[in-house]
Amino acid sequence: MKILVTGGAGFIGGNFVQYMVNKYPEDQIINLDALTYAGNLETLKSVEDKPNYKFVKGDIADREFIMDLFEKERPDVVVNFAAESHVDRSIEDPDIFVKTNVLGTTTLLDASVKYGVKRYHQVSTDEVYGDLPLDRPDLFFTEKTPLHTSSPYSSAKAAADLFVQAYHRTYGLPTTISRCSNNYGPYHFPEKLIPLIISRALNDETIPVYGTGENVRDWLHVHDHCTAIDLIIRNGKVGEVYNVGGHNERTNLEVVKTVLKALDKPESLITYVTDRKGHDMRYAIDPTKLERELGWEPEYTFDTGIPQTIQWYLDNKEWWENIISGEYQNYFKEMYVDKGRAEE
Ligand code: NAD
Ligand code: TDX
Repeated sequence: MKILVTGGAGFIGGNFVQYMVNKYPEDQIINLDALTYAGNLETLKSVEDKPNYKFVKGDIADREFIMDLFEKERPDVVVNFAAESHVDRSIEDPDIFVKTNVLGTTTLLDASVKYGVKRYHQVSTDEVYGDLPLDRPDLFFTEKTPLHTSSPYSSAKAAADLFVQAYHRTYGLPTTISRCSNNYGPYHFPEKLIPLIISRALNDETIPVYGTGENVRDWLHVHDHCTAIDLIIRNGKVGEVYNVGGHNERTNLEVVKTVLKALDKPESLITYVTDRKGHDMRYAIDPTKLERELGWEPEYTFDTGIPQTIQWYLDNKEWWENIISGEYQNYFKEMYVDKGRAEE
């Protein structure tokens, strides 16, 4: 089987490529990535010389390039991770989110129809369901929850999901969609909450907590997201949506305190800063369908995944220090220092 993975130089795509290359030596894995600020080939070092792995640099929204690639490679399966993924960036500059997340997806869908792809899998997010109130812990997102987005990021992801479903119904493209909760784990870019806490705490820098820190996220180790997608592309029912999550809800403040404690750093590093605009209150996934229909079970809980992740950041300082010493410094200045969220 030939599997085209897009966005495989990013956090989740990079973990997925490594997982698939090692687990299925008989399959060919092609990693297509534009190498934006979030793409990093250092993440793929362990597989770059494997015979069943190939990297191609390119933009999923570049129609001519995508059609040529499909003509040449004729993939059996497409797994689309490529996206602009950071909510804060989408608030500052929505355009690129529309281009990559929506137009990039429709370009891949067109190529998949034209070249008879046997399975197109869209990696979506729980953010397409909007948020849940803090005072209703009995409520969870199911696959039937209406789409109700808050940010330009989640709106672009929801638009992409609707196109995927339209291409299934209108053109008969065999599609599946997964909607996962917040991921954490190795190779997570340090603009996102958990790696930001780890990298800043290790340097004894302040930890910016948006608003009151009461917002709840449902955390899943990236390994468990990879096993879910693997199951869905092999055994998932065409045309279906599968929610992915492991019931690991934590407030942001709980997450920050857990990581600080594990690193033996003081809570005095916590700094409350201006809230994110339109900040979603609570995400919580009901993964029953995936568990019942496909037998998926997560390997990690938050309590086992966090120490593993912290250890990875301690053992792989070079990976993240290279990032925070480069272009990321400009980002941090614009998004945190200039907005009064952190000191220079
Ligand atoms: P990421 O930002 O770490 O990686 C995105 C990758 O896509 C990068 O390697 C980047 O270079 C590449 N890319 C961006 N634009 C591209 C383009 N136009 N053409 C080709 N490649 C391009 O993102 P991530 O956190 O790994 O998320 C991957 C996917 O999973 C996204 O679709 C995201 O919406 C979804 N998702 C993420 C989470 C999470 O917690 N991170 C949770 C649920 C779903
Ligand atoms: O400095 C920070 N301080 C802070 O309080 C940052 C970066 C975040 N936060 C808060 C905002 C959120 O409530 O922490 C929470 C998590 O923030 P992010 O790591 O930016 O993730 P989130 O916005 O929840 O989105 C993530 O999960 C769903 C991914 O980035 C998305 O791609 C995915 O779809």
